[in-house]
Amino acid sequence: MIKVVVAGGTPEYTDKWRERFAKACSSMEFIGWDANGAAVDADYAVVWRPPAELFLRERRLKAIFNLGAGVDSLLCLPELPRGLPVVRVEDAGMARQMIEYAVHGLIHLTRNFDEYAGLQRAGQWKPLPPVLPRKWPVGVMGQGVIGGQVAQAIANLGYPVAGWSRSRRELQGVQSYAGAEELPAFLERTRVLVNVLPLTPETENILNRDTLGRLLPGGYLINVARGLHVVDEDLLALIDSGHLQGALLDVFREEPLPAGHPYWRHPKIRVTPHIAAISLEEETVSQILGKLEQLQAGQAISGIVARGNGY
Ligand code: NDP
Ligand code: OXD
Repeated sequence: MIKVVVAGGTPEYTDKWRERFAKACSSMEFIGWDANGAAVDADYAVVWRPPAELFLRERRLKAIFNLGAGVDSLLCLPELPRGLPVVRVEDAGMARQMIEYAVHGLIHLTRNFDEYAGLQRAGQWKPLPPVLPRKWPVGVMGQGVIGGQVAQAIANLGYPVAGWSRSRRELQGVQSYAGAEELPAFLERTRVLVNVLPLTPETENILNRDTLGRLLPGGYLINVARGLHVVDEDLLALIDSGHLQGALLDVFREEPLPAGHPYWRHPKIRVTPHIAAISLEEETVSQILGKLEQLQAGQAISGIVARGNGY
């Protein structure tokens, strides 16, 4: 029988996913990672931020399935064998959640909901001028499985939208920018920047004084990708100088965001605890099981990470 080891997070987290897989598939054996146990000779692993020892102990693995879209916390492990295929989750309900999150952040900003909250506190009835989407050009960094859908959903609301990716992507209603050489032009036409990039050596610290400083005056950042994309001091300085009017941040260099971090109490920064899109159990389990079966049948699968590109 095919053996699949499930590893990562807390023992409860591992257990929850192991049970889900076992319930959905009786033709494979799903074994929860035991930090003090022996090798189980697993054929595959299903992981989220797994312990490095997994790769030292389980030597027969044919592929690793990551329980999320971002593989940064996996690829950074030196113990991960070089040639071992890593498969990431493709969408599985996350794009819809990410669209909701980005659209919420955008509309909250452009429709003046913070200001209306202040007016309510002051007991004032004061309609503000209507929003003109053309004054709010949106730029989405990352045009992959999730970023592409976010860009198109925002374009469908009537906002001018551009997308930036490594290779050129032609999505309906979205102006395409590609590669490092087109990044300045992409930023300089953008007022609301939505970051949906993977974290790689090329994208770490990509949101810094220079890049964020290129956004149109009154710019705003929505970061749903990874905290290591942002140079925190630069973001804070640009907000405090008034060049940016604020940020909605879901991800942080250190998670949970440490107590006392300036983001917690900054009046122009909104913080959420890495919930922009959560791997949905049913969709994720059925996607991974489908791919496991395809691999067992010798078929090609999608979602294999290009290790050289880092995503
Ligand atoms: P994909 O791999 O499908 O898409 C990645 C996109 O980023 C592609 O368009 C790719 O370009 C582009 N890209 C990668 N490197 C560069 C670069 N150096 N310069 C320009 N563009 C680049 O990823 P997903 O859409 O599935 O997910 C994106 C990220 O979202 C994840 O890696 C994860 O970090 C984050 N995430 C966060 C969640 C949360 O809850 N906060 C939940 C889920 C995901 P190209 O098209 O040319 O390949
Ligand atoms: C992911 C995440 O990468 O949840 O899937 O951050």
